[in-house]
Amino acid sequence: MNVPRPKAAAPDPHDFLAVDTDLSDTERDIRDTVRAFATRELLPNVADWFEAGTLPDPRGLAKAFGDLGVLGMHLEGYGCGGSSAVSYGLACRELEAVDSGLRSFVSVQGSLAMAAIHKYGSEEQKNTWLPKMAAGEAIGCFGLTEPDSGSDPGAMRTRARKDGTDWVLNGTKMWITNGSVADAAVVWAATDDGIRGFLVPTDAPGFSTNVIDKKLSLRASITSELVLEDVRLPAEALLPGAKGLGAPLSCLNEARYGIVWGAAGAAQACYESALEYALSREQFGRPIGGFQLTQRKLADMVVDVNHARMAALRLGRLKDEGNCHHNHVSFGKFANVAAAQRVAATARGMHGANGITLEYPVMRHMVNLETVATYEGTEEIHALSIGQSVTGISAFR
Ligand code: TGC
Ligand code: FAD
Repeated sequence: MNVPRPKAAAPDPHDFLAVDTDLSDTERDIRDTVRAFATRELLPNVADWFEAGTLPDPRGLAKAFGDLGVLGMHLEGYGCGGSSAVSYGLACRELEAVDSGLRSFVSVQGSLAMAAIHKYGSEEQKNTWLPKMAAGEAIGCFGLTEPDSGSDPGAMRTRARKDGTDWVLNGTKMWITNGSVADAAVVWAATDDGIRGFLVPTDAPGFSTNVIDKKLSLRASITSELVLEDVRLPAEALLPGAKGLGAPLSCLNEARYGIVWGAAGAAQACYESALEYALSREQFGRPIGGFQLTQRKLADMVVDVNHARMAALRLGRLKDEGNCHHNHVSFGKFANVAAAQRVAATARGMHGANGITLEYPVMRHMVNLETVATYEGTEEIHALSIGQSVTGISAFR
């Protein structure tokens, strides 16, 4: 006998495809904890930080993120949280709903610097650095990009040469998030034995940094140049497990995965602001949300935001099963950042003149997303990765 089903509930405008109903209780708790922290501690300040073009108290912020438990939260042992990939992704989503620069802070610490040490470091390096980095008592950065090698990191010029048992490093790294506030820099350098990774204490003689200013994007984030002039390091500074370009690229997969979720958060924040504005702003005697052209924009945003949320969760589930290939991550970074860029640009327009101010988050997100589309592999690089994956033909060179 057919039992009549209860009528389906109308979609929730804030989670149209009910993606978050697929979360476990633990995942939902993590989402809510990070969201509450972000709303209380970050959101009220972020416009000022963005306007100032810096993070005024990076050490305090690191400690606060450490107390929250989001630094290296997906890594096992050594004081790290050992959470699932989905939980880590949700944290990235909630942080980037506030600002991409704040998710970047957490990504660089946990997914790049700590992940490199966790994957490739010696037991001594792990025991020395990971617990204090997880607690936010030490800050790490990740130096791969150089002035003349960005998309093509294999062309790096930074060189490490052996001198007795020591290593001597020379070169310049560019665009390094948290470079000038870091205690330790993971630096990638060419050696006679291929590309190797080094854990460089930033007080080492010959190591210096310059802050990159005049940025029009990711302003609530510190970006620096690293200069290495005859930096002499003991043999123990080498990350013993990291051999070849695949090592830094494997760390990038971790950070790119966080961006997949983060972009969904930035898109959601822009959509929420646009929806609220569309319902409250009146022109021609009615809310602008009542005009057909505005509703089309909202419909496009709902589709982009919900596709992005779904893709992030799918990748997270694949990652937790151990089935997330780096080309899956390229798909997510390519698709979700582009979706977030479309949503942010549309939301900016819907806010009219108000949309160009820091009173509303939309233009801040829009310009931040220019960076997000550039770092961790540009849109073109991920398009080429997807193209290579489906054709078997590499078109990078
Ligand atoms: P290719 O010959 O393809 O690869 C070299 C070796 O690496 C392997 N591989 C990967 N392994 C793990 N994960 C990946 N995603 C991998 N991609 C490739 C590959 O199988 C090979 O292994 P093997 O054993 O055969 O040697 O290398 P290529 O020189 O042709 O370059 C490939 C390309 C273009 C995809 C790669 O270099 C690339 O991804 N370029 C983009 C560079 C980039 O994303 N830089 C990011 C810098 S860090 C940053 O931006 C931090 S911002 C963080 C923040 O603030 O949030
Ligand atoms: P290029 O590689 O010179 O690219 C220029 C243009 O050419 C792009 O449009 C690119 O897509 C295109 N292009 C390049 N190759 C191809 C090709 N084969 N086919 C088609 N088009 C191509 N790096 C770090 O190592 N650590 C960090 O912490 C870090 N933080 C960053 C923070 C910020 C705010 C920014 C903006 C960047 C950061 N980066 C960091 C650097 C970032 O990863 C690089 O900017 C990025 O990889 C692109 O390199 P590039 O800027 O040299 O551009």
